[in-house]
Amino acid sequence: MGTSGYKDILPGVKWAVKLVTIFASLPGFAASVTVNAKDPLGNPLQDLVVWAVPKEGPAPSRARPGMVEQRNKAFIPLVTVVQAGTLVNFPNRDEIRHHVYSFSPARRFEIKLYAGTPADPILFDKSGEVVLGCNIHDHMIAYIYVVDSPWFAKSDKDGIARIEGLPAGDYDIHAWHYAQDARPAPLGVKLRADEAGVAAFAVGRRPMPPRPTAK
Ligand SMILES: [Cu+2]
Repeated sequence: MGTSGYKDILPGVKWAVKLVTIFASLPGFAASVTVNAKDPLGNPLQDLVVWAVPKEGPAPSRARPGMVEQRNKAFIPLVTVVQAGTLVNFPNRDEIRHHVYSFSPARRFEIKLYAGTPADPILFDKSGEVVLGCNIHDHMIAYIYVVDSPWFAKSDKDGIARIEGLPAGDYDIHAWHYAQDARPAPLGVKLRADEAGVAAFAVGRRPMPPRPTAK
C-alpha cells in the first residue's frame, strides 16, 4: 500500500520538474542574427568571424576560458573567436614539444618549448587579430580574433554563422576573415524581441593569408 502511494506522488513530481524545465527554456525574448558568408564567387565561406556591437551602450562582459590545442602538428581549431578579457590555454596533445608564439600587436606572447598543458593560460584583453605560430613547425598556423562583444559566431562549412541571445536593439554586425583582402563594412540591424535577423557578407580573399612575422 505504501508503494502505491509513492507511485501516486511520483508522476506529480515529474510533472512539476517538467514545468520548471519549460519555463527555464523560454528564450527570454532574445533575438538572433543568421549570417550568410560567401567568397566573391558566391561559394560558402568558412571561418568568417562575426560579432554584434550594440549601437548604444557597452556590451556586457561574458568572457569564458578558451582553448587552442595542438594535435598532429596542427592548431585546432584554425580560427578561434573570444571576447576581450578571455584566458586561452594552449594544451599540447602531441608527444613532441611545441613552442607557441604570436607577434601580433593585439597580443604578443610566447610559450617556450613545452609538453602537456601550460600552467598559465594567456590573457587576450585587446581586440583584434592574433596570428599564432610554432617556432619548431613553420607550417603550424592559426588565428585568434578578439572582439569587444559577448555576441559572436564563426561560419561553418556552409558559410552559416548564427549569433544568438541578443537583447532587442540596434546593432552593427562586424565581420573578419583571416584571408580577407579588405575588412568588410559592418551591417546595421535593428532587432525586436524574439526576432531572427539576417545579414550577408561577401568577402574577397587574398592569395596568401597572414602568417606570423618577424621570424
Ligand atoms: Cu610545433
